[in-house]
Amino acid sequence: MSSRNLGITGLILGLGGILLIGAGSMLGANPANGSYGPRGGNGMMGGYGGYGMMGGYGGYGGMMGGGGSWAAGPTSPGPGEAGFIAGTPDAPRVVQILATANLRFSPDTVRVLAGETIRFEVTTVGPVTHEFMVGPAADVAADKDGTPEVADITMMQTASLTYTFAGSGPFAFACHAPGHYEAGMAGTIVIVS
Ligand SMILES: [Cu+2]
Repeated sequence: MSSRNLGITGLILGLGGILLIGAGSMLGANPANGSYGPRGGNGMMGGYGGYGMMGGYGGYGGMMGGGGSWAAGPTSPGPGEAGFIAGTPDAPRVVQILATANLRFSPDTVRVLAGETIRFEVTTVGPVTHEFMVGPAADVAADKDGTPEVADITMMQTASLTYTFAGSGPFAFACHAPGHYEAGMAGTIVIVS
């Protein structure tokens, strides 16, 4: 019961953090000049500062039932680290990614054990609708038909896409909503063998 209450509190705080990030991203959105990444943009607008003050990280922990799957989370061992559990087709490892209004993914680098199956859970923060494509880097760059993709991820919606990283890559992910990839909305998969 107490953990449920903590979870709800975390959800509320977490949403506050997301809204702050969204606001910072909107204010900071200037993809045309390409002079900063999402963290720089948020930082300049105080988005991350707000996030911290709101207890946003604690909020995420509550919202995600432990927060173990945020790539940057301190409780989530990555490939090659002690305690790491590789994703399999029967039990994919969940990796959460935020798609921001300043046309970036956060995180934009995901480390994956060779052969691992990952379930990406992509959440749009802010009012800009995104897509998420993952696969061989050349196919993703070319927006090739048949490359795994989820589209029309609207504000505060989360879409899931499960993918098995067979072979050595290179692999990548991207958003191919009009203009977004060209503005730099892409990410890198680092294969750990
Ligand atoms: Cu996008």
